Amino acid sequence: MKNPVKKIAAIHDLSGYGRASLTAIIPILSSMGIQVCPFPTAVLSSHTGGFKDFSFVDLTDSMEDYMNHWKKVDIKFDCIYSGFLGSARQADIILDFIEVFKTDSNMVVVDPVMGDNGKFYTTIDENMVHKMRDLIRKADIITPNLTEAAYLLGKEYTKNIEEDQIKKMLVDLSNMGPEIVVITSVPDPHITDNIDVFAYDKENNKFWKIGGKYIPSDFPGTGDTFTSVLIGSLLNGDSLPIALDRSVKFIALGIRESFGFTYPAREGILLEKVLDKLKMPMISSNYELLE
Ligand code: PXL
Repeated sequence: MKNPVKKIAAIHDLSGYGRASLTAIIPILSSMGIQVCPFPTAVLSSHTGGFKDFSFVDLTDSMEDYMNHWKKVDIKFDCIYSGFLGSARQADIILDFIEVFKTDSNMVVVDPVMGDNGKFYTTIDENMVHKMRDLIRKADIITPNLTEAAYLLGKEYTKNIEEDQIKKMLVDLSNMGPEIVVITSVPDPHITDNIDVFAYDKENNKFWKIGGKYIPSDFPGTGDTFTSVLIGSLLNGDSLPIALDRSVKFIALGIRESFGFTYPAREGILLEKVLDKLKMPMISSNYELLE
């Protein structure tokens, strides 16, 4: 029996303020016609980017019971999507989750949320990198930013990176397991103020690039927004390059909508102003297939 509405298990934190993780993922995927079943890894009063003294409740100890109940209910997910983890041990629980809920037809997406701009987020350390390496082995798709890709590969983070080096990173990451590797937030060394997204599709041996103009702003939560749109688009039947294009365009739209207002960037993009755009058809696209 097929789900009348596609279902996704979203294994992320709930951050009460700041439009990151579940507070971005749920409205985006719901707007795209997909049912989100949240599996919270931690509850925070806000995300950790730009806020101090936030409260943090790690839910590691409740995750097995939570999962066992879903097992009894026999839920069939079309996608399993993990992101920010409350502890490194949660990676083992998610591996068990994948073992139970993975089927031949659903997809496992791991966004190895660990840091940005060459640094770890406040609650993340080297131990998380080791566990994330184990977790990505079981993923079909991973969506690290350039910082997280460097951590996973044990490489030094550098902003000055040529296309050949990015291709090598994509292939090296895919050799760790995933069929599709997407690396976001890659500065273009030849076009000032461009930030690109690259992807590698191992089965079809294709590399994709989606270029974007950088707008000087640093809104947290855009990684969660990006991956949610990508997943929604794929579940709705788009090809990989179109899904990537749609995600890049939506982020750019969200940033442009927000940038003209004066408010703290830590509150995230003004998602509520652009959610309805997710229902619009794509009328132009600018992805490139690389040699
Ligand atoms: O957007 C990634 C993310 C998710 N969850 C929490 C975070 C962040 C990034 O800062 O702090 C709690």
